[in-house]
Amino acid sequence: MKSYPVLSVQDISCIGQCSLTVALPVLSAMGHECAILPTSLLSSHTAFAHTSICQLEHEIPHIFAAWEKEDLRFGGVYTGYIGSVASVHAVKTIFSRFLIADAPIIVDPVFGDHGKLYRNFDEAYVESVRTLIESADVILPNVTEACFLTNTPYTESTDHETVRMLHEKMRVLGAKSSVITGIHRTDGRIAVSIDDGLCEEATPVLHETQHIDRPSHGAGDVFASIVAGRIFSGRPLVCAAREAADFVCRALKETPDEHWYGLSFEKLLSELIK
Ligand code: PXL
Repeated sequence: MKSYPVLSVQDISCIGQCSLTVALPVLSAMGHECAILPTSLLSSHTAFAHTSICQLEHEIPHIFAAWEKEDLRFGGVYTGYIGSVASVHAVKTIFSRFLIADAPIIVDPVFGDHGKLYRNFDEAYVESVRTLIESADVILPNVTEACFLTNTPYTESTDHETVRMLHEKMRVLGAKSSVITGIHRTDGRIAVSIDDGLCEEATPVLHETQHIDRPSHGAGDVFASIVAGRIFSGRPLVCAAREAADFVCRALKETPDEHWYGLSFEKLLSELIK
């Protein structure tokens, strides 16, 4: 049977262990041929004090035109930090023109954390990402992103009822399945909550891990890449999200204290090869 590459659509941050520099090694380790569509080029991710940004949105129509002529198709797509409203709209063209039937669509909204939007983003950007939800098979917001997407006030600790309500509101927005990450539990642990639309009776499922108290830039990208990789291999969402959360916890433990800007996931990649 012909196999198709999967496509990851995100920025390239030259340094920062995020976006495509995470998705490529992780998806490759998981056995996928990973094609990329870089939506912007940054000197580093935006948690660095000084960051240059070049939006690549003007190049995307040329890439699409060439792909069209080559009659290219992808077996799945995973989107992360996209960077501009125009590029988010271009992503919809991928969904409609460049995927084989039943190709999984995984959307990680990536626009904020700790109750705030990342630098350079505003409500118009959030609104554009909101329009991707109904096409997605799985969306992977952190608590902040889930709150922005659903117009829910953000609170630092999120109780069970609030999490259930966030999943519910995302279903109203068209989400088939959602995983909410970075849920701080009252006992100090951290959790992800999984609402699997293909498995109605058991959801949402909460999966807790030890909270490693250190900067966790890029943790969401490692998490989302692993979930996407397992979904592309046909694994159930709950298993994929549990494995991804456990991996992130181990990678956080591996990361030296002075390494503030990303996760040292590289030495653990061999665990994903199975
Ligand atoms: O890890 C998420 C991410 C990805 N890409 C860029 C970012 C961030 C988070 O700050 O700035 C450019």
